[in-house]
Amino acid sequence: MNEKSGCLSNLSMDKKPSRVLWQCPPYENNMKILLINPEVPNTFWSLKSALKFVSKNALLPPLGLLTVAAMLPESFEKKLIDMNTVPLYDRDIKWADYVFITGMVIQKNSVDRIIERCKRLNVKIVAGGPLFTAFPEAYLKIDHLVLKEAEITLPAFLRDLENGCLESFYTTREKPDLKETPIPQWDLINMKKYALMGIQYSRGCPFNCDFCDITALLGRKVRTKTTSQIINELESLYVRKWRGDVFFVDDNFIGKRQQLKNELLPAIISWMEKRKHPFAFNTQVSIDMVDDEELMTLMARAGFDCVFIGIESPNDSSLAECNKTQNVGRDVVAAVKKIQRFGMQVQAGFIVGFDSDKPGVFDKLISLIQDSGVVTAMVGLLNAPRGTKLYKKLMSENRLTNPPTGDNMDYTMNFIPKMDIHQLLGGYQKVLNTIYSPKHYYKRIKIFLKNYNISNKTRLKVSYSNIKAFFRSTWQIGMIEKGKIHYWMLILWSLKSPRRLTLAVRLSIYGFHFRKMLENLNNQMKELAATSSNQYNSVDHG
Ligand code: B12
Ligand code: SF4
Repeated sequence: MNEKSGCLSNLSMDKKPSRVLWQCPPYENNMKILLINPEVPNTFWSLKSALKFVSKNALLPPLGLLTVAAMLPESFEKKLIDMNTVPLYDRDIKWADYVFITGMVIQKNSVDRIIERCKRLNVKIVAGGPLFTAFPEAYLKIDHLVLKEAEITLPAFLRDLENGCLESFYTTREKPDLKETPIPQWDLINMKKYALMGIQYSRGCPFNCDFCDITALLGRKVRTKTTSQIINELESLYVRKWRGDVFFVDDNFIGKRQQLKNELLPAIISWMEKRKHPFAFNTQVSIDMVDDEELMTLMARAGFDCVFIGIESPNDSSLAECNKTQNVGRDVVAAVKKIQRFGMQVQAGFIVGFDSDKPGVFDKLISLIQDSGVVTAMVGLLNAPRGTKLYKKLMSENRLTNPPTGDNMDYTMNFIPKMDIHQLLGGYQKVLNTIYSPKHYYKRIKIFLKNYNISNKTRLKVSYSNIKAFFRSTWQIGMIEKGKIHYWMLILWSLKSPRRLTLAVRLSIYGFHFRKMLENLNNQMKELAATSSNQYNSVDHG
């Protein structure tokens, strides 16, 4: 620490910033900051082929960058380039005094290219977000790594910037209170390019699943914004004329149930009534939500029509192995159906590759997904992110191989599984090919729609964009794609209700994306199989 200049410098693990502060001292110099969200490849959640039907470029805006932007001094000039919606030109980089870059592991190729360009153009880089927090050692060439949650580390960086004594590394062991986190700076994006807007109520999750890095990243103690912060954020979207879907990006929205039931949800219900239901909400929850009918009723009344749940495995032994205690011993099909009846669609994540998985797991998983009517089913191969309990266990067993690619659906694993790798990959491929096949996929939509309570008035208003999407789908899916008969049967069956039809079309479009993605994956698999030196061989013989 440079005492003379008053620099916080190199905020070490133990040094605490004196207070959380982004109301930074007034800056004499006007800085130009270019915030960049790198490109994401086409994956399950990019929904790239589906977004074309509704003329959108990306699913969600980069909420982390928008939040960071709002923490910068007002006197700074800011521009944001989300490379998933607009190209990045050299002139944008040259304009900036600093480039602020965010990223997930899956964006690393695009990140590398941006770093190269900034270096070539001699513009300094400040990097933060999950990629850099997880792998700081891979990014030592970046001028300033501002890691973990910016509510703590960014004020330290800004103070050093003002005092002219910037360090290369800012991190902390503390977890900030979210009560002062500002509203994301929406004016930096063009909302029309996105399918959903994001909003964050809480960080952290009370559970401790051993493959999940959320608790390592954000902790088990759930920290929340206040009810008035959330209402102000909703209002900020409303006044910017956003209408439609809003995703609460919390990892487990129900981490503080009493607070939700007593404060937040009643406030959202009355705000939504006052504003005539402009939004439909979706979020991520743990499956124990199903035990709390009062909570589900309030969520549905507030306008939540979809939740994502980590179901993970049909095997109790695999669930116990990964410490997913809240799922063990549950009748998952009954739980999913109950949530659907309360008015919320269930999207879910599933994993294969646990040590306890036996070859029968693949058929069991297919049945579970089909019977429950989980249309948007994301099935991935188990991977061990750095910092997780699973990672430590596998390291002690000497089973870790390559670093994770950041995509758990690209047929890669970063450890040696117990099941024979060819059997595992073959079984995994069978699951994907089955559940996304037109026959199974459309059957699932019907199972879901039959059980789903679609009555809530906040849901799915038929808009111009829905109508356009419908006509595009009739051509692309109803005329060109294989399996069109299943599509038409679903459409005919859904004609009775406009809401049902809207959902059927939306889910058909998602299915189109999943099949496109699967086609690419299957081609990748063929290429890998043809290459004798592929990583599976090295895993297999490792
Ligand atoms: C919303 C979300 C998404 C959205 C898109 C997000 C987007 N456009 O940015 C969707 C659903 C599309 C998505 C998809 C995926 N996601 Co995601 N996602 C999230 C989630 C739940 C919330 C992110 C968010 O908005 N947080 C709110 C903001 C305010 O927080 P933040 O972004 O972390 O930003 C803070 C700090 O990190 C920091 N910061 C961030 N950027 C910067 C930049 C600078 C310069 C500075 C100084 C600081 C800074 O300051 C912010 C304020 O404290 C996170 C988990 C989480 N709780 O963060 C996972 C998470 C980011 N996703 C993850 C993954 C793995 C994926 C997928 C690869 C999953 C998959 N297998 O398909 C896909 C791939 C993306 C794709 N192809 O589109 C991982 C990333 C792990 C990693 N180390 O890279 C996370 C951390 C979840 C996890 N642990 O599993 N995701
Ligand atoms: S419930 Fe979800 S967010 Fe929480 S620890 Fe488990 S996998 Fe992670």
